[in-house]
Amino acid sequence: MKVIVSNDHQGHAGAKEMRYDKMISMSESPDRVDIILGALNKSGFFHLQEPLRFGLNEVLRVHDPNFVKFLEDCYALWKKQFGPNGFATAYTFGMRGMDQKPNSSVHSMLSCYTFDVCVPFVDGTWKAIQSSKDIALTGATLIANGERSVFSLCRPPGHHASKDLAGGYCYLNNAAIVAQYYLDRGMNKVAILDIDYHHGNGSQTIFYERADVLFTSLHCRPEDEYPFLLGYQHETGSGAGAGFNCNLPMPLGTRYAVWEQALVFAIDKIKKYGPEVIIISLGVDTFIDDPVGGFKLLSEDFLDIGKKLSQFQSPTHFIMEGGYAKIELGINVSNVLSGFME
Ligand code: SP5
Ligand code: ZN
Repeated sequence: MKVIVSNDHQGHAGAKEMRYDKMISMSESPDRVDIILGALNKSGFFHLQEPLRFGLNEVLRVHDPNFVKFLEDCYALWKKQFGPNGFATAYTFGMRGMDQKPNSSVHSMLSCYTFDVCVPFVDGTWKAIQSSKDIALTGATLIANGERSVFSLCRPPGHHASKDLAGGYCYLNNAAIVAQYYLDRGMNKVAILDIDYHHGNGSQTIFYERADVLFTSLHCRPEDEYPFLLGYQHETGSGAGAGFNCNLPMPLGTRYAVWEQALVFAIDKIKKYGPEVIIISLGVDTFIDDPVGGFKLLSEDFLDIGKKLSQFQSPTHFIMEGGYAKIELGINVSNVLSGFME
């Protein structure tokens, strides 16, 4: 299987995040990519490839131009006020009763274009964001040219980002950008299957009123987990998109025996839809020892997940999302892909 990966994410590093009442080092760190590559290199089944460079046209098909401009300019504006070495983050958010349009200050931009305290900006952030979407789009060109499966090792991840909001370590929504790319290249039906521990609120929102992208997500239920305000089972799509959004929320502490049944249900739903490509938002933060997640999947379970994901008739595009267990992250990702190829 071809793996698209780049070093251009490495400068997106060094910020802190809030974990309830503490400031901790970002769980979404550059060594995640090295750990995954280390495990993939051991198996010998994978061929690494650098991404091609794309501009912003493909991005602007799903994201707001002012939002994208903000992602590009944010840290430079912040640095003018605070100097180098820190990181930009929001202090307030554009809530009910407040303006939703930013003014000239970077603070107002952060308030309007981010929805939580898990999307810091440093010097290398914009470069990393661009390379992450290039990695996703390069994978899509390979699939469009006949490849049966590809792994886009994206960093930063994307599934929490919507049209004009960044959050949850996500800036641009890589899965949504490639879904739209496939449609623009002539496909009519695309499915996104999101198996990250967290609900893919950004992906859901982007396609909520559309029937050309079926979004299905397995995740920890909003009563127990971030993003807390979306991901309920009753969210099934609206307008033309009614019936094309499928959430399978599960409680904190869920084990594979239960998670597996949700996966079987999701795969069946996608097969009935009959997409021309399946995009897997691949998060392995469902692992028992993940420091961010609260499910109890074991490393061997990821082999079985990969095997189950190999039943689709159409090509399968894996896009990296979350997964933060420093030791097992590599083997867990490698198990999904190996199980898929067997
Ligand atoms: C892509 C991705 O996986 N983003 C996740 C962002 C989650 N950030 C908020 C984490 C909420 C804190 N949960 C702590 C649980 C400790 N076991
Ligand atoms: Zn996650």
